[in-house]
Order: sequence, then C-alpha cells, then structure tokens
Amino acid sequence: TPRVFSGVQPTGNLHLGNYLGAIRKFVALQESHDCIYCVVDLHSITVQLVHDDLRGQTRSITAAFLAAGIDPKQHIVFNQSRVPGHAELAWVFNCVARIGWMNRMTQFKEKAGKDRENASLGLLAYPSLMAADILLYRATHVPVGDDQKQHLELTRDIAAKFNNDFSDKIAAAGVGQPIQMGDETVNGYFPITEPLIEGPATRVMSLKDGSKKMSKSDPSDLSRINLTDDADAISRKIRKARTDPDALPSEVDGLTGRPEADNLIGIYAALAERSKAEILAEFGGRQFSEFKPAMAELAVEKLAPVSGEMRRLLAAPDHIDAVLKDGGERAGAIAAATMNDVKDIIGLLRD
Ligand code: AQP
Repeated sequence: TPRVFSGVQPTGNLHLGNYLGAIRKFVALQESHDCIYCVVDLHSITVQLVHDDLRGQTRSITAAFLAAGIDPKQHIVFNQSRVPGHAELAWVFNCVARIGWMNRMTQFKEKAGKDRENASLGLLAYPSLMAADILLYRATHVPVGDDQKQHLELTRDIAAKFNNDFSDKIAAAGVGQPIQMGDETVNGYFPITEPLIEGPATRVMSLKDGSKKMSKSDPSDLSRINLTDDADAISRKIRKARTDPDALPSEVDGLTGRPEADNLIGIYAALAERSKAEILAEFGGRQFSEFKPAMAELAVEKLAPVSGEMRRLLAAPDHIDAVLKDGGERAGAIAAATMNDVKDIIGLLRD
C-alpha cells in the first residue's frame, strides 16, 4: 500500500484553511492508503521558542484529527517529539541539503522577515526537519495545502541527493529498492515523494484580504474562521468578510480578478463538496448579501460537529494521550528500522 505522511503544527487555533487544505484530505486518504498523521511539535518552536501551553495545543490538534474522522487504530496518530528519529534524520539531511536551498525558501523569507540574522537556525532548517518527518517513514504521498509545495520539492531534492551520493553504499548495505525518478527507475533508499495538492481549497485566503492566505498567525481574528468558532462568530466573520460591490458571476471565468469572491466561492464549494461551477450556477447574479448567510449556514453545519467532538475529547484528555502514546510506539518502530538502515548506509557504527 502507498504510504501517506502529513503533519500539522501545534501553534494556535486551527482554521478553515488547515481543515479544508489538509485535515479533511487526511480523512479521505484513509480508505486507500496506509496513513501516518503527526502533530509536529518540534516545528512549532522554530518561530516562537517559548509557548504558554504547548501540551494543550498538541492535544487540541490531536482532538481535531480524531473529531474530523481519523481512525488512530487503523492508522497512526502521534506527536513528533516522541520519536527521536525525526531529529536524528533531520541532522543527516542538514548535511545533505545546501544552505542555498534553504535560503531560497519563501516561507523562511516570510517568517524571518527583515531581520533575517535574528531568525532561529531551526527556522532556516525547518524544511530539512520536514523532509525527515516524511522520509523517516519512506512515505510516498503527502497531502498538504499549496503553501507547502516548495518544501515538498525540497524533500524530493534531498531524497534524490541522498540516493545519488550514497548509491554505492546503499547497494553495499543491501537496503536499496527500485525508486521511480521521473521516467527512470534507480536503486535508491528514499522514495521521491508525490505531493497531493488538489481540490477547490488548496489555498484558502484571508477573509479580510484576498491576496493573503488564511493563517493562524494573522493578528486579525476576523481574517479566519477557527475550527472552534461558534455559530455566531462564524456568521459574524462571514458577514464582515471583504467583498467587491458586484453581483456573483454565473461562470468560473467571471471570478478572474475578483480574489475575494473567488475565495468565498471556493470555500463554499469545498464545504459543500461540489465544484465552483455548480455553486455559481446556483448563486450567479445574486448579491453577496444573499450568498453570505447561505455560506454561514453551511459552514456552521459542517464545522459544528467537528468542534463539538473536539470539546468532548478535550474535556477528558486521557483518550488523546493514550492515542499519542500508542501512535508514538508504532511510529517509533518504523522509524527505528529506517534509522538503522541510514546508519548502515552512512557508515555509523551501531550494535
Ligand atoms: N490558508 C490555507 N489554505 C489551505 N491549506 C492551508 N494550510 C495552512 N494554511 C492553509 C495547510 O494546513 C496544514 C497545516 O499547516 P501548519 O500548521 O503545519 O503550518 P502553516 O502552513 O504555517 O499554517 P498556518 O495556519 O498558515 O500558520 P502560520 O500562520 O504560522 O503560517 C498544511 O498542510 C498547510 O499547507
């Protein structure tokens, strides 16, 4: 079975972008794939080192996974820091990757801001840890939002360079496997991971600015719908969402140059699990004042069961903790086997 890996950082409230761009896809992939879903707590200290309640945030993301419908028995749910292989393999990848590759990452440039010299070394190396998360399980597919595309390309570059630089060692250690690289099949160790970035909500934009992605770190809470918002908050935020003065177009082409309209229609389509064209066939010609209440009703209908179940799970977090412990043990067994192979390939002495 193809293996899926993906992660979410425990840095603040989950929003509709995280849900539609990532978590809901995680749920769908369970049917056809062997899935590993991780709360990437080590990533969460790259921007802000000290957190008030990192444990609580970690449990909250786990609750969202479970409430959305991820089955932790059939698949694996755990928090990253439980499995030492993530940090260990990231070190190896720090030595595989080149500084220039990291300097080119747009997320680093955005998050480091103007004072780059003062960003943490961890923030620069973030993509290397992300590559380790994925390749520790030799995952073949990674469902993510569009913002992570560049990091996944880097993961592919790291896997390819490792396979290439160590090709003789991989063969000598007897741990190679056929790896598809474009049209070619080579003997390598790490797969060249395929990103799964598809559907109408790969990049949900801010409700206040159609040119910025919806983000946990946006200072304005009105810019995003949080998974834990109640019906009133959801309706208020949608009512206040920025729009242009025109009526909705009847066809998708009519959304060109109207980023806010495009975003709201995309969100509606994703929530309804229908295409943008179908939504516009229904709402074309109508004003936002008619569309917004319908959108709010749909958002509440889809999100309320998830947030209700999250609250229930978080009220007595023993179950969450047990899921993470069990998931950590099962992930740890896969990771340990990979690390043994990697040590053998590199030539690090072990028992
Ligand atoms: N706006 C978005 N639209 C679609 N998908 C999104 N994702 C994030 N924002 C959007 C996807 O959610 C997953 C988890 O993200 P993360 O928490 O690991 O990292 P992030 O991308 O840094 O999330 P945020 O909310 O935007 O936080 P900040 O404000 O820190 O940048 C990923 O698959 C991501 O693609």
